[in-house]
Amino acid sequence: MKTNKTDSKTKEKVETKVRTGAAVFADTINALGISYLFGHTGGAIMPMYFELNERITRKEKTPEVIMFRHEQGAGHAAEGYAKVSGRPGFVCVTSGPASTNLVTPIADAFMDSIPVIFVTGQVSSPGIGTDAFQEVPITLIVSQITKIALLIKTADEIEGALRLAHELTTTGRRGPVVIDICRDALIGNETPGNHKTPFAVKMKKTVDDFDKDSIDEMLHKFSSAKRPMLYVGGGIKVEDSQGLLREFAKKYDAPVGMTLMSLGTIDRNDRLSLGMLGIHGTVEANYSALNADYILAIGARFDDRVAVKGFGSHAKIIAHVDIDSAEIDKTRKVHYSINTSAKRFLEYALKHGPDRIESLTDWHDEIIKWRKLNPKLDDDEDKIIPQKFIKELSDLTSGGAIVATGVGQHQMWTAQYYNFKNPRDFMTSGGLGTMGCGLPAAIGAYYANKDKAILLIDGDGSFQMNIQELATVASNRIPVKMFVLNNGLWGLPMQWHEMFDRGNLFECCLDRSIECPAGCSSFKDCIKRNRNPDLVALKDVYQGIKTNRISRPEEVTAAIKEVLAHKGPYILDVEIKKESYILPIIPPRAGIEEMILEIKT
Ligand SMILES: Cc1ncc(C[n+]2csc(CCOP(=O)(O)OP(=O)(O)O)c2C)c(N)n1
Ligand SMILES: [Mg+2]
Repeated sequence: MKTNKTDSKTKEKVETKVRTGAAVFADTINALGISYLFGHTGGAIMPMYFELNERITRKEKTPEVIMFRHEQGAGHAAEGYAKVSGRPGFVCVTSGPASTNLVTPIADAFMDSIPVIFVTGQVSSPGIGTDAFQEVPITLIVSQITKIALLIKTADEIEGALRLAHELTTTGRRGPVVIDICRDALIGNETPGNHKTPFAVKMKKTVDDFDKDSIDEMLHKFSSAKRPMLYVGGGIKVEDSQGLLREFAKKYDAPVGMTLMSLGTIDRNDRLSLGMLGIHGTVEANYSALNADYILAIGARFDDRVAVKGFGSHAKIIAHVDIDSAEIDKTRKVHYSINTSAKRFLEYALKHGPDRIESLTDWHDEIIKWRKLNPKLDDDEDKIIPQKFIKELSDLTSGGAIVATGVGQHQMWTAQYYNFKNPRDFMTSGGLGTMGCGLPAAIGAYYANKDKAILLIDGDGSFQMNIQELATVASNRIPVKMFVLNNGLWGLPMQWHEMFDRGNLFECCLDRSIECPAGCSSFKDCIKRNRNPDLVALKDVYQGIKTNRISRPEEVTAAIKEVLAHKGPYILDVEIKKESYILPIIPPRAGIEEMILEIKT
């Protein structure tokens, strides 16, 4: 008897040592410190969720699982989490349509360099290549929009793959990775001692060193430039280098132009702030870029919405600091390139850079003149002017909330009129321009920071693109404050049609219905607001979400205050003036000198 007991004990001991792939997965994500898992379930990934469920039941450590109504929602939520926290977001969905539903957030994370680990289930390995049910070669589909995409066929590869994914997302230029795990790898057992990182992956090591002579020369010339300018991109927030940047700007008395991705790096009321660069940027930012004799780009990529015709055309020197060597000389040949992180560069420059040689009074006086040319806001007192609404929201939250947007006019108005205090506070899709990312990103942000107010400033079009996530908001009681700037339009295409295509607008009208005249191509004389959908009625659809609608300017302040004071989730449907435009605007293919400051309607 005694011997038997010992035998079974020893056996038990040995058995607990051999884990399933799903258990290896769960242990590894715990070891990596993954706190939240943004997910959706289905056949191929169910063994992983089963394992987590078992552990939750046994009260063992697991990440908190937040289930979304659509995989795209889970993907954007993980991006929102990563943007606000700086830590990698973690997504887990099944195979086939679930993995293709992630393609948009993966592309979005790639374009904006957001660290997210996307895990997809895959059919069992013998089925690969047979068009098995829900089989899609996701690693091939996303190979151009990930830092790496790996197909995992055995339990022994899981730990190595997850560790590699974690390392890749958190080093160098941030970005997404995909780990596609076959069902049999999750169900099958590991072979203890046989764990491998079986991928012949030559990890592209970040070149984190720089030529000191070159940097010294470049800084010396910056110190004597007469019209210097800093052009700062999203790379600034990767290691929270905004404080260093402010110090550097002060040291050289250099004005700072920000991209959409770096807003909040410097307060826009600071005398050194030029505000936003680009086709909807400020007059002073774009005119500085046109007239500067020295442009120093830090963590920015000279993209087509910023480096338009005229950008840097009077610059004797353009210097570029970037962690990603692939960005150097990609779209703009530069005189100096420093392949390192914004943080390392700024630390070096603050320590070793020479002081400014002459004062820049003339340059700053010129900038003050340009600042005065910015468009005045619409003085219509009868309708809610969206820009004024956002200003009020910014004032009432002291620019201190975390803000997500969709894509469209409302996004640009938010960028222009919300005075962000920190670049991590703004979650918006820059490179891909993904409508529908706002609501799920706001949900993800809540898990990154439960102490700050989370605002969603959305368009009525974008809001509907992932509206199903209101169920996620309701079930998890996420106190996101949703402001839908409702113009009954896909406003941005409307503006482009109206300005550049002789005003053919019917495909942009969300108030349009079968009763409308077939050839109607203008909303100007139309007073109809279909309220389709009726956003206020959403309170009866998604329990626990409060709603309200305003349409008069005098209602704005009280309505915002009520939303901010409310403890739970709130949707404020804000009927704004339809004839509202983003200004300034640099037309397509035009240059800085063709910037339009006023719309003649
Ligand atoms: C997924 C996706 N589809 C289409 C577009 C093209 N697009 C850009 S803005 C826009 C309209 C946005 O409408 P809304 O969200 O109401 O914002 P508004 O411009 O009215 O403020 C469209 C269709 C896009 N950016 N993303
Ligand atoms: Mg709209």
